Amino acid sequence: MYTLNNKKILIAGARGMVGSALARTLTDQGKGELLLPNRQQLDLADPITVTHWMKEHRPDVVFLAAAKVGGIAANSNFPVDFLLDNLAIEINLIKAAYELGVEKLIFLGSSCIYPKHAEQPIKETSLLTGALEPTNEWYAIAKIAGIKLCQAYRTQYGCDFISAMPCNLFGKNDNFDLETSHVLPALMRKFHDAKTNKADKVWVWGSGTPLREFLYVDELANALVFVAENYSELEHINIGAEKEISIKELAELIAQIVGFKGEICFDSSKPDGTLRKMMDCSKLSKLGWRPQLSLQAAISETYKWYCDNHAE
Ligand code: GFB
Repeated sequence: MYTLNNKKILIAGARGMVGSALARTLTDQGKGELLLPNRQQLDLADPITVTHWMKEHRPDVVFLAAAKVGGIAANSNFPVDFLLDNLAIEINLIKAAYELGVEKLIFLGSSCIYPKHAEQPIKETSLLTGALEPTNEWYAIAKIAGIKLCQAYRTQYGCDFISAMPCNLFGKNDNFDLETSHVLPALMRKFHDAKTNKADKVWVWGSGTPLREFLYVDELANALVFVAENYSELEHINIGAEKEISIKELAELIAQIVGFKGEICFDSSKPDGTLRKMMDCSKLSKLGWRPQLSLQAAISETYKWYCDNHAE
């Protein structure tokens, strides 16, 4: 058991969806002193800046929640950015964390690190047992490299660096841009706009049949604090919602929450991506953490936030 109490905690990516949720959770729980630099204060892609910043601020704990992220289209359209930006962030920060004696580092990946045809639900041991889903292999390779870098530092130098793999996430401060976002915020915005503009149809990408597991980002933040304090092993750990839903059912649920009553159509010219990526989270549940909130309640909270912060 490691405690975050009274520690200096750097959240890399503090302005993003995951980082901002982590900052709220750590503040609510009264844990440590938070360091929340923005991109101007700490450019994670620049190794010299990262080393200088770390020397000046000397965090005890690092949550590596900074990443170039995006949905299925962004992943396919910007392979260099997804590979290079993520590798640079990971290498610079993990190396500096070792050099400056960081006590605990929590690296964040994604369920897309697993093989496209991994046995379901996907156990941590499925990593590197098969070929990746082509629509997100660039991002996945960068995240696998991050896991391996943490393992390498643990193996060679005994560093307490761990990796956590969440399923698909959503919540406050998500990206609602229709070209680059993930499915949940994209559908929320599409249904909201259709309702506002009195449109009778909304187009959903793909066939609607792929299954996804969605976790509310506030729940993820809670789980990350839990694993930071209760987990210290070489192998990464899955963090999921323990439930899956088809894209069609998700669209119907969001339409109902938003209040869109028109037709939901499927655009089969758009990719489905992987058909299923349900994670096995028994390792985490055995340690004592499980998600609490229903998908419906979490989407409703997110929609309220969207209306207060984005919607016209
Ligand atoms: O969320 P999403 O973009 O990413 O798409 P992935 C999930 C599913 O929703 C796909 C469908 O089958 C999409 O075709 N979908 C339906 C839509 N309508 C829409 C829409 O309007 N926008 C979007 N974006 N999708 C990502 C990876 O995969 O998952 C990342 O690309 C990361 O690397 C992330 O791992 C968690 O679940 O397919």
